[in-house]
Amino acid sequence: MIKVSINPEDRKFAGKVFNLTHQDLDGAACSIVLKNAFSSVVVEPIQYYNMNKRLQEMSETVGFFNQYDYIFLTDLNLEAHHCKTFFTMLQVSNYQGEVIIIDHHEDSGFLHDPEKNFFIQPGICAAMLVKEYVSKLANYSFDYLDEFINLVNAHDLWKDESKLFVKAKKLNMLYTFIVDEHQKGAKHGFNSFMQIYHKGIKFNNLSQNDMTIIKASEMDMDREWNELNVDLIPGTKIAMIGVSKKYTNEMCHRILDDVNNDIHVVINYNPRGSAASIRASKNIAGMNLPAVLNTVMPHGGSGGHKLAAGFTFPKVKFNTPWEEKWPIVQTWIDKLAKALVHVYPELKA
Ligand SMILES: [Mn+2]
Repeated sequence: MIKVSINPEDRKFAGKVFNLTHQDLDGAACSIVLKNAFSSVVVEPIQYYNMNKRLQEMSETVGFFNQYDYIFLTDLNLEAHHCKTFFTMLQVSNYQGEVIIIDHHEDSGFLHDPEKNFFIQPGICAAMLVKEYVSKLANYSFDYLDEFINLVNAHDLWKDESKLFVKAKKLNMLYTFIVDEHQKGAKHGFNSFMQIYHKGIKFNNLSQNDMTIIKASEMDMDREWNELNVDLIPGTKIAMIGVSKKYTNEMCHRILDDVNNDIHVVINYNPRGSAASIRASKNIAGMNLPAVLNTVMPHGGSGGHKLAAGFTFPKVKFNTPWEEKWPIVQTWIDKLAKALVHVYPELKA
């Protein structure tokens, strides 16, 4: 348990925090909550596919972890091999501080152990869990963050029946714009998002500039939708699209929710990259994408929720030339589609 006392002037804990968090809106919101509870928080956003490599690099930097009293891992969907790398490194560097893991991905559930400060609780977004954690710790509600966290929750869990959902999607557009359009790259964009909205977001207080960004993003998204190619994988109700990473959720859900087609799974693959994401409709009983990915891919899927997951293609690198890349990608997609149809025969056309 965190023992340091609260600084009476700004109600913040004094210890130094290192926060490794998922590079998305939920991950950013986790860090924003921590920054409201601790006076010194160094944040590093990370993508799933990069996690082991980055953990390795940190361990090779002498004294890296020992600069911090607390390491918070938030919204990271840790798998057993990540944990192995991470905890081996902490041991090697003789880390004296505390590690707190807070996440909401179902398949990280094996880690849940409140006595060790490892909290995995599916069903609400990670930022909401972080807020509950620090509220209890500080005995202070941080209720000025509630609207923001509720919006993040509605977006992250894709609660499209929620009254908040329309606003939640707009909030994510703002996040995506600030992160993606930063001249110095996404990590800088992530930090500037946190700086601008360090006290969360009250939707009615958004600036004219924010509203312009949202409007422009909505138009950009519609343009992407109009230009989208949807390829049905022969013999299945699984489609493939190739879009920028920006509006993946929106594009996939527009396809899945369209009553005029019979598509129940969408694989989104950006031809420039080595990773793909996959979404499934609510209509396939028992659908569990990470479970299927784990049987098909050597290292399984990552970033997994039952209806939304990501994965990297084995043996495909970001800069592998297209002619070499495509046959490999195609083979894996084929295997994946076969496995999905095998487990969920409803996906057969
Ligand atoms: Mn996330």
